[in-house]
Order: sequence, then C-alpha cells, then structure tokens
Amino acid sequence: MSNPTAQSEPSVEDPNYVEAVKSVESTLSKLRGCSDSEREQLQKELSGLTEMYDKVTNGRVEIVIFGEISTGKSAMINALIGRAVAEVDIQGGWTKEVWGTEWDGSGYRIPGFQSSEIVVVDTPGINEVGGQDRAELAETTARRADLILFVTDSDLNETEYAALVELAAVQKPMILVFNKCDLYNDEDLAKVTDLLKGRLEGLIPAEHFVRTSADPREIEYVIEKEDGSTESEWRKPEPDVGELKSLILTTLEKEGLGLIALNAAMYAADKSDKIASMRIKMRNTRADQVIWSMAATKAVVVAANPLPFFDVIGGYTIDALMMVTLSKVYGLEFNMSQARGLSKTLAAAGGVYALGELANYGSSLFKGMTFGLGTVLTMIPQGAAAGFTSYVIGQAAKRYFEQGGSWGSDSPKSVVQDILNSTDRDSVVSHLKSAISEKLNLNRHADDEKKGWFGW
Ligand SMILES: Nc1nc2c(ncn2[C@@H]2O[C@H](COP(=O)(O)OP(=O)(O)OP(=O)(O)O)[C@@H](O)[C@H]2O)c(=O)[nH]1
Ligand SMILES: [Mg+2]
Repeated sequence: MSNPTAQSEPSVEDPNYVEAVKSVESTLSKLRGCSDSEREQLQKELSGLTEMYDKVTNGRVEIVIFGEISTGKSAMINALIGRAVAEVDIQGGWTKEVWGTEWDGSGYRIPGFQSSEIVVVDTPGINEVGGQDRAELAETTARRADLILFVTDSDLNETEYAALVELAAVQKPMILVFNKCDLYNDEDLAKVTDLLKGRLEGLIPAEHFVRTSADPREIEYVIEKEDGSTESEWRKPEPDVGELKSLILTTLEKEGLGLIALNAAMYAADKSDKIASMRIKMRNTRADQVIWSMAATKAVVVAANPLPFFDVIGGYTIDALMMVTLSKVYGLEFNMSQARGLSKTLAAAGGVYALGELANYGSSLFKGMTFGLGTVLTMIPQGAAAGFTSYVIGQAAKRYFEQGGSWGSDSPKSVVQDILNSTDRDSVVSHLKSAISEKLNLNRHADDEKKGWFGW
C-alpha cells in the first residue's frame, strides 16, 4: 500500500481543498486500521482511495467520455488532444474497456498547483455493456470523473436518455456533445439541435450543449488551376471541436480546484460509509458464526453429558471460550478470566428467562417426547436449552463488543431481555436439535423426531 504522507504535500491553501485531502487521508487510515481479512475484502476500496489520493494531491482532473457505440467518442479524444492516440473504427463496439490518456497540450493548470494534468477517459459504448453492468460501469467511472462529456450523433434513443439521467444523478458537470455535425444539412442540424436541447432540460444547463465534428468525412474540394481548368480532390477537413475545447477549459478555469476537492470529499465520504458498513456486516457475520458453532457445541456436549455438574462447569467454559473468540472478532482481547466474568454476568442477567425457557421446554417435552422404542429422552431438551442459553448470552455479548466493550446506557439484563424478545426461539431451538441429533447420530429416528420434538 502506498503511504500518502510519503508523497509531496500539495501547496494549495483553499480550505475546501485542504478539508478534502484530509477526508481522503482519514478514510485511508480507517482502512489501515482494519484487520488483515477485512482489508482483503476491501481491496477495491483501498486501491480506489489510493488513486483518489494521488489524483487530488497531484491536481489531476479527469474528463470522462460517455455515449453510444460509434458516436465518435474515441475520435473526440484524438481531436481534442490533436494526435491519434485513440483507436477509431467504423465498426461499432471498438473500444472495449475504460482507458485514459493525458491531454498534455491543453495548457491548463489548476490555480495553486505548480503543475496539474488533465486525463481524458474513453469508455466502451453504453449499449455495448448491458443492463446492470452498464449502470455499474457508468456509476463507478462517473464517480471518479470531474467533468463528463456525453457524445451523441443524433437525437437520443431510450438507452442514451436513460444513461444521461443516470449520469446526471451523479451530480457532476456534464456537457452534451452533438458530434458528426458534418453529416447533416442545415435544416436537419437545426432540427436535431432543438430536439437535443429539449432532452437536456432539467438535466444539464442549456449552455452545456455543443456541436462538433471530431472526424469529418472527406469532402470534394474543387481546385482552380492557373490555366483556368479545374481539378477535384477529396480531402478530410480539420476536426471541428473548438467550441467544445473552450467550454471544457472555461468550466475547468471556473471550477477546477473546487471540482477535484468536491469530488475527492464525496468519494471519501462514500467509501468511508461503505467501509464502516462492510466492517459491521463482516464482523456481524463472523460473530454469528462463532455464536452458532459454540451454542451447538454446548448443546451437543450437554446432551451427551446430562450430568448437572458438567452442565454448569463445562457449560461456563464453553461460554467463556465463546466470549474470548467474540472479543477477538471485534478487535478486543479478552482473557479467559475476563470472559468467565462476562459469561457469569450474562447468565445471571438472563437466569430468570433462561431457566423459565428450560422449564417450558422440559414440561411440554415430557408430555409427548418419545424416542425409538418409547424411551423418554431428556438429553435433547437439556442440550437444546443449554445451547439456547449460550446463543442468547452470545448475542448479548455481541452487543457489548459492538460498542467497544461497554453496555452504553443499557444494562446486561435489558439487553438479554431485548434479545429474548427479538429471537425466533423455535427456529434457534430446532437448529440446535438438528445439531445434537446429527452429532449424536440420531438421524435414523428422524420420523420420530418430527412427531415428538417439533410439536413443542
Ligand atoms: N462523419 C463523421 N464521422 C465521424 C465523426 N466522428 C467520428 N466519426 C466516425 O465514426 C466512426 C466511429 O468513431 P469512433 O471514434 O471509433 O467511435 P466510438 O464512439 O469511439 O465507438 P466505440 O468505441 O465503438 O464505442 C469512425 O468511422 C469515425 O471516423 C465525425 O465528426 N464525423
Ligand atoms: Mg471508441
């Protein structure tokens, strides 16, 4: 991972800019604080943020070109830059992936930077990638963009209009470019212009509409010779992108620094939320796995050893191990004696409820609970009740660890009560019963099981 502090600090004093750089830095350091496995999952966020840091500190402005296939997006890059850097082809779907090139002769420099660069980003045609993929590509590419050029060569079709709306929602400055104007006669040109201006209403300001001919078709020039005779010659006119070029440069002149600052701050905020919620989700999933497997272990162990002393002694040990493992999931390091303390607190807080549950299970169970040849089995309900207790105190401990090892304004008792209220007891218990019967190899009596156990 690159270290932002190792790079040269930007010299720009603008408070919004300084704030934006700080927000990218702090999101990056949040990522560094994640565990190795969390960081692995957040690879994409990490590389995106590192790139964004690089972009904002180097004053790099990104102009992204969108549009249908064959509208002249790649030709537009060549025309703007003044060199053939992009591959242009009559065959639609030529550009297959997003790529960028530096616009070195633009003459633009963000005020306050000793040097800055403009990168023009080419994208595949929006109808080249379908549905969800298109929306995703547009979204991720547009999020990084400082300025968007939307290129069309006629009135917009439905796909183009939908993409234009999606892009406008990203809230970046956008220019609608009507390209291939050389192919239209004056009347049609005026007609399509009116149609397009109508389409952009409410999405893009009217002055953000320009007409271009990025790669005009050859035309016949008639050359008059000295002797009065004429000769015709087919030549390609120069590209006509002057109006677009000056609109880009004035937009950047006016808003360049603000754009990259706003962009970086928005990007960092988005990633920061994403990191926080992914982290919570990942920890939550891992914690639930720990709770389930420990609760099932306890259920099986108690079912296999239905002696009162084991229930208490062995049970506490399993619960304490669960607490130690859970504390690690949340980046806290509980030792066994702290863990035992927490298990006891929670068992005591939940005692009334847990015992009540056990009594309920027991009494209803004894009524109809037969197994195989009519033997009354107490091991299953005892095991399931013990596992259920572990499940509940595990969930309570999860809340405690989620808050960095604190009950906050709650008490252990109210948390346990809350968990009991919100837990689907039947489903937890039936899970635990399945674990017991699987581990103790009781599946051959599955039919009896259904009749007796599920009728609680
Ligand atoms: N007449 C005319 N043809 C143009 C103009 N701009 C581009 N073209 C032609 O349109 C065709 C497609 O141009 P590209 O630049 O490859 O179009 P693209 O949008 O990048 O296409 P994909 O990469 O396939 O999505 C090529 O044959 C270009 O020569 C223009 O202003 N006028
Ligand atoms: Mg292309």
